[in-house]
Amino acid sequence: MVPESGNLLLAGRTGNGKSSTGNSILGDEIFTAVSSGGAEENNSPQKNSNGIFTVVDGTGIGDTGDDSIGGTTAALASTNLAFKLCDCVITALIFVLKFGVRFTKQEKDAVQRIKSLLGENIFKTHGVIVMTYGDNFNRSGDSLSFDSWCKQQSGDFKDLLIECNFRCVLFNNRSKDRTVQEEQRRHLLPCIGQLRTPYTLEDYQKASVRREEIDAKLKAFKQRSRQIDDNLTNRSYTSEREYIGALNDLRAHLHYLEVLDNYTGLMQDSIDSVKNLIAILENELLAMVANRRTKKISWKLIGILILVGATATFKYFDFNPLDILFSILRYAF
Ligand SMILES: Nc1nc2c(ncn2[C@@H]2O[C@H](COP(=O)(O)OP(=O)(O)OP(=O)(O)O)[C@@H](O)[C@H]2O)c(=O)[nH]1
Ligand SMILES: [Mg+2]
Repeated sequence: MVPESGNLLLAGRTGNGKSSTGNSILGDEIFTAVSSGGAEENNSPQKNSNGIFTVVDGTGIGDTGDDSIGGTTAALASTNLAFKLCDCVITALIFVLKFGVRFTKQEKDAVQRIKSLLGENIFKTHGVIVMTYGDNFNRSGDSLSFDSWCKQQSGDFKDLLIECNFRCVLFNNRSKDRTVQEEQRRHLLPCIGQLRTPYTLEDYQKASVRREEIDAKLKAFKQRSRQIDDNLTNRSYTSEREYIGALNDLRAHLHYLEVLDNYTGLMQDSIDSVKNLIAILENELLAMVANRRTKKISWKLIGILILVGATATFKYFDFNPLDILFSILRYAF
């Protein structure tokens, strides 16, 4: 099915060619592309239309400068604005990648951030990948078609392709050839046509609620970890029970972070610091248990020594301790 209109939201890392792709889709040089490939001066989302498609250049969405899983602050503000510019209806999320550049951890982080902003299923339900720098693909002189190239991919990029059901097209945004430009748009249309129902305010609200839940839970966990850290510094723990309670809370925190991280590495710093705290607590708890055991053994040893000493003394002076006991009893009664 070929769509007759729609709202396309462009996202991806800085310099991947979002604005240039927007221009190629609209068939006009409306968005400002940065020649250096560096950060654009105006880095807030912008909207343009050719009467068929409305394209929102979602600069800031999927950039990797923000360390919160929910992409708070700048990324969230950009996403809110971009969504408003789409009139709260997104037909397709156009995720822009650069051809010829390895799919790095940063690209994977960008995917994860977009998911945390727009929902875990956004690529599955509305994702279309545009690979820019198509001129490099053509220049490689390989007879391989782009579709075959996509099928040959592996690792994280393959996972993303599968998630997008191989809705992936190649764009040469530098081409001035009208036929080439038309052909690129023609390839993009069926990908957009595959996406039956648009992404709406309801989807966005669901993603927001989930993000807020995550942020609130993370905040509570962080607060508790900080309190445990303070208790350790101030040597406030005096019983094994207190140590075990703190350890259980930290392990729950760690598990939550690992689930959120989902092998993306996004939460790695937090994971490492919680692991570190757990190791310190475990060591202190072990030391406390070992100390208690040593004390117990010492008391036992003292008891045995007293017994052996007393027996030897009685034996030496050749008197029976029972005789003394009987004498005392006789005297008493
Ligand atoms: N050779 C070639 N250059 C491209 C292509 N697409 C984009 N570029 C260049 O890549 C640079 C960055 O492109 P932009 O469109 O500004 O990238 P962007 O993602 O909008 O960047 P930000 O707005 O900073 O996030 C520019 O110099 C473009 O001319 C392409 O298909 N081929
Ligand atoms: Mg741009």
